[in-house]
Order: sequence, then C-alpha cells, then structure tokens
Amino acid sequence: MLTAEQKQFFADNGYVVVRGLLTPTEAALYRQESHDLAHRLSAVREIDATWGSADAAAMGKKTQLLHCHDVHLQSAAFSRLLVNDRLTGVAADLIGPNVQLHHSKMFIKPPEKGSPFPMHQDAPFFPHENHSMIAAVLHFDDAGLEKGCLRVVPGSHKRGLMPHLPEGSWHLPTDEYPVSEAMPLEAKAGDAVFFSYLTIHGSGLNESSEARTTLLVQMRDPEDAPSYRTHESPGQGMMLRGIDPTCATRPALDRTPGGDGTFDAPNGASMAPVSMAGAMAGAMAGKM
Ligand SMILES: O=C(O)CCC(=O)C(=O)O
Repeated sequence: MLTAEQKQFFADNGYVVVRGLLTPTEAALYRQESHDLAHRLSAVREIDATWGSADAAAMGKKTQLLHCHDVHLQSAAFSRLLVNDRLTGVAADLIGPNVQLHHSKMFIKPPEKGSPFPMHQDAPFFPHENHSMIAAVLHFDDAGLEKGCLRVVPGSHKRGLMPHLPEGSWHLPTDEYPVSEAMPLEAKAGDAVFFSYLTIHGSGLNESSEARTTLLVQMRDPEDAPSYRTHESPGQGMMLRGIDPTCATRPALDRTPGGDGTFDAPNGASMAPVSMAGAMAGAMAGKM
C-alpha cells in the first residue's frame, strides 16, 4: 500500500517507484519463469518485438527484445502474480478500489544488445475516456543505467494525449525526446514502477553483460470505457481486485466505446472504431 506522500508524488509526477514490492526470492522465481517461457516460445515462434523506431536510440546497432504478451495464458505462476495483493493494493491506491486487467507482457532485454524503447505515451495504443490506465513494471532482476532501465519525463501525464509518430510503433520524435535525457529509474530485483498511460516513458539499450527481465501489467478502472475498440487481448477484463460495477460479461466486447466510437488519432488522423491495421501494427510491435 502507498503512503499519502507516495500518492501525492504519483499525482504530481505521473509515476511512483515502489521498492521491494516482491521479495528477492519471488523476483528470482519469476525471472526463471520468464526465461523458461522465452525458451519455450522461441522454439516455436519468433518472439523479438523490437520497435522499428528503436534504431535511432540503438544508434544503428542490431538489437533484440524477447517478448510475450498475456503471460497469464502461458503459466499459472504469472496468473497468481496478477492477483498478488501487494501489486493490486498499490494499483487500487492509484485508481481503485476496483482494478481490471488490460494486458500483461514480459520483456527480456538480452545482454549487450537489448533493444531500447523510444519515448512515448501508452495512451495512443489503447485510449480510454477517463485515463485511469496505469502500468506496473515489475523488475525480476536489477536494472541499472547500463541495462537500459526505464526512463520517464516527470509530470508529463499532465500534458494529455500528445501527437505521436505512427512509423515503427507510436513514438514521440526521437530528436525532441531523446531517451538519454529522460529521468532514469534504476531498480533492484523486486522493485516496481507504476506510471500513468499518459506519462512519457521509454528505456535505453541493454549494454551490460546480464539480461534485463520485467513484467508489465496494464490495469484500468473497470468503469473507464475505451475510446474505440482496439487491443482486445485475451484475458482482458479479468478482475484483479474488487468488482466490476458495470457487470460486463465480455468487458472488451460489451462495452460501449466512449464518445461517438471514432477517435482522433494522436497524429491528427481520424481512426475507425476497430482498426485491424492498427491492431496488426501493435501486435508486431509487442503492444497487442
Ligand atoms: O520495459 C521497458 O523498457 C519499456 C516498456 C515500454 O515502454 C512499453 O511497453 O510501453
């Protein structure tokens, strides 16, 4: 649970770091689960999710990002983690009392060549009416500067939904928003970073000799409707804490999208309520 100061920090800055949310033993266990999962998946399909737009931040280096969306479909250990009381307790403090799953995704940035993420907001990928959406990044190993730790622009959640470039996954212009100038959030195994989907964030290249292993859990208030239908991942709508007051049977499908069902995309274009092209681009970029 968060202190009043931590809640105020999140309100002011759009993120909060919670040290030791998981014990070192739990983090080590989930690290192993993640690497085992990457090993299983790599045997049957390509799991690299490097953004096309990551090239500039990687300075032309060929990089790699091992990824799995919706890890709760792959291992019961991850399903248990999603309903962990410490994780959902912090989420409830920020958006509560009810916390609903949007999606989960594991990232492993391999040693020496772990792909960076250009700076961006998550909101363009799955905009919602009340902007309740938050991510928790759970660290399963230490993530210092040289490992390409998460970086944020403090207070940027107050800027609202910003225009993004669509090429190679929604991102902000890399010359105006260099990853290296954002605030690094160095973490230890077991630490968690919570941030609003409006907070500008990204991360650098992993140049260290160890992998960086994380799980990102995207969560919303169940009463916050999507602005249009997109990114309807399997398992979306699962209640992680509290109840769904809307009584939806298929939360992603039964919801009435907010507004008129169309959405002004962050680059100024108008998008259809269901954009297959956008969905495919998101899937390729590790966002689906
Ligand atoms: O894990 C990271 O380094 C950043 C992930 C991220 O920005 C995202 O998935 O939106």
